[in-house]
Amino acid sequence: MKILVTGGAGFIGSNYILFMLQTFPDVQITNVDKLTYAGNLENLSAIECKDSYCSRYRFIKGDIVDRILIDNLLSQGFDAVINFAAESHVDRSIEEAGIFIRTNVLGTQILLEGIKKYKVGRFIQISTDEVYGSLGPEGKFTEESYLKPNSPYSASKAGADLICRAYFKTFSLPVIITRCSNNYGPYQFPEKVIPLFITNAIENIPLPLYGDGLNIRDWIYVEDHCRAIDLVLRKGKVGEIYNIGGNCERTNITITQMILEKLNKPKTLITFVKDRPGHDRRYAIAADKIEKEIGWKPAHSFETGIDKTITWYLNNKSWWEKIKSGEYRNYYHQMYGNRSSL
Ligand code: NAD
Ligand code: TDX
Repeated sequence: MKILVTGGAGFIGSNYILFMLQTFPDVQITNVDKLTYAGNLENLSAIECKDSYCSRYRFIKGDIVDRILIDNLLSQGFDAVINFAAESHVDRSIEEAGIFIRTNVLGTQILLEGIKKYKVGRFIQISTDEVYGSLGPEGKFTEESYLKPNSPYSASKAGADLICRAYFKTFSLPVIITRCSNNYGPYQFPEKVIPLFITNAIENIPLPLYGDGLNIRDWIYVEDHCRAIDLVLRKGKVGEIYNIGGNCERTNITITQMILEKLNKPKTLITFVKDRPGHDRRYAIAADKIEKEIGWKPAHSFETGIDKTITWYLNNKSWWEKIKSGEYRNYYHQMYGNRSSL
């Protein structure tokens, strides 16, 4: 199977490429990535320039908004395109929304035009549970829930989902959308809460918890998400949406305390800071459809997933120390300097 992966140098995309190439000897992957601040070819060092993979893996530095590049690439013939490429951080979308609309909405539409022209077999849009907005204390998001995005990030992802739907309805393109909950695991950029808090705790730096710390996310270990995407690619029905969730709701404070306990660090490192504007209170995913129709279930509990993740960050300090001491340092100081303690 010949697959074009977009955004494969980011967190989930790189985990997906490693999973696919290491699991299926018949899979060939081309990875197109713009290498924004979040793209890192070190995530793929297990396969980049390795003889055993060089006939099955190719990297191209490029932007999905570049029509000529995408047209050129898709003219080479692919069985599937998996679109991970995105601006993915909610806080950044609050600071500067334009790039989110450009990449997440326009980029998706440009890919769809190429799918139409070159008759690619499948287009999987990697979306998010955040398109559904926020839940109260009860209930879960189903595939039928209304789209009520609250941040510029989630609005841009909802916009991309609607463009996908339109290209399926109007042009019968073979589009499938997946909407997954919060991922964690190796190679996650340390601006997201779990890697930020693990690495801050290791460095004895305060852990900035937004608001009252009682917001709830449904956590999934990234490898479980990658396995779900593979199954959707092989068994999913065109035109359908599949929710993917870890069945693992936790408050942010619970996760923070767990990370500190596991690293044997004091709770005094927790610093409550000003809340994120428009902060979604609770996400919870009903994943019954993918479980019943495709036979997928998450294999990791939060306990096993977080242990693996903490061990990975302890064993890969040079990966994240390089990021935290580079350009990201300025972002961090600007971002958290503005959120002084409550
Ligand atoms: P990430 O920020 O780690 O990676 C995004 C990748 O896309 C980077 O490698 C970046 O260089 C690349 N990219 C950005 N703009 C591009 C462009 N214009 N052209 C080509 N490449 C570009 O993000 P992630 O956490 O790996 O998320 C991947 C996808 O999964 C996103 O679409 C995101 O919305 C979705 N998602 C993420 C989560 C999560 O918890 N992280 C949950 C559900 C869905
Ligand atoms: O410093 C922090 N302190 C804090 O309390 C950060 C960065 C976050 N938080 C809170 C905000 C959220 O309630 O932790 C929770 C998780 O925050 P993020 O890691 O930024 O993730 P979230 O905003 O939930 O979005 C993530 O999941 C869905 C991804 O970034 C998205 O790409 C994905 O679609």
